[in-house]
Amino acid sequence: MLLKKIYTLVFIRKESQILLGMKKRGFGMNKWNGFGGKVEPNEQIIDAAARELKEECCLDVKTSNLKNIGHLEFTFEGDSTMMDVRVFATDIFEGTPSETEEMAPKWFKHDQIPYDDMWLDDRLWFPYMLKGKLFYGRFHYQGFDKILNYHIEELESMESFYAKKK
Ligand code: 8DG
Repeated sequence: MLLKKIYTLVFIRKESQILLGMKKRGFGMNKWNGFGGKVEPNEQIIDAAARELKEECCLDVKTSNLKNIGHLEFTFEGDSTMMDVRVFATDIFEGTPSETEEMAPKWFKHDQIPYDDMWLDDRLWFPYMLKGKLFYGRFHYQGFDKILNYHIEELESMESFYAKKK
């Protein structure tokens, strides 16, 4: 039995750029990533997404402007936890990205995404996101530097994906 833990991951878009943050501590340290983290008990997933964005790079978003664009699942050999990551994006936000204790934000052009300093799986699903496609991906890791197997697919709609998953 896998123990599922739910996480959020938020990407801010501006014209042809995407905002990433260099993670300064904890899980995924020294990797560029979107903003997000664990959903707290009794917290709505979408509220957790907006909260983590604010905590990690000081930007404000209305939850009604956050679009669920993908679903990622990560498992690790020898570990009974599944990380269930809900991916959101928006180009409607308030504020200026600022560095916090957790993340140092920076805008990247689509053809300059720093894949070599990101999670290995990101280069496999970022292309879906950058083209505006909805996606589902699952990745089984050995340690943090090797993907043993994976599956990615484009989705028609997130609603029908979650309806089928139930
Ligand atoms: P904490 O440090 O306060 O304990 O944790 P947190 O801020 O609540 O959560 P976290 O451990 O920082 O959350 C992990 C984040 O990393 C979350 O946004 C999901 C995301 N994430 C993974 N795996 C991968 C991956 O392979 N690729 C990408 N792009 N993001 C990932 O957990």
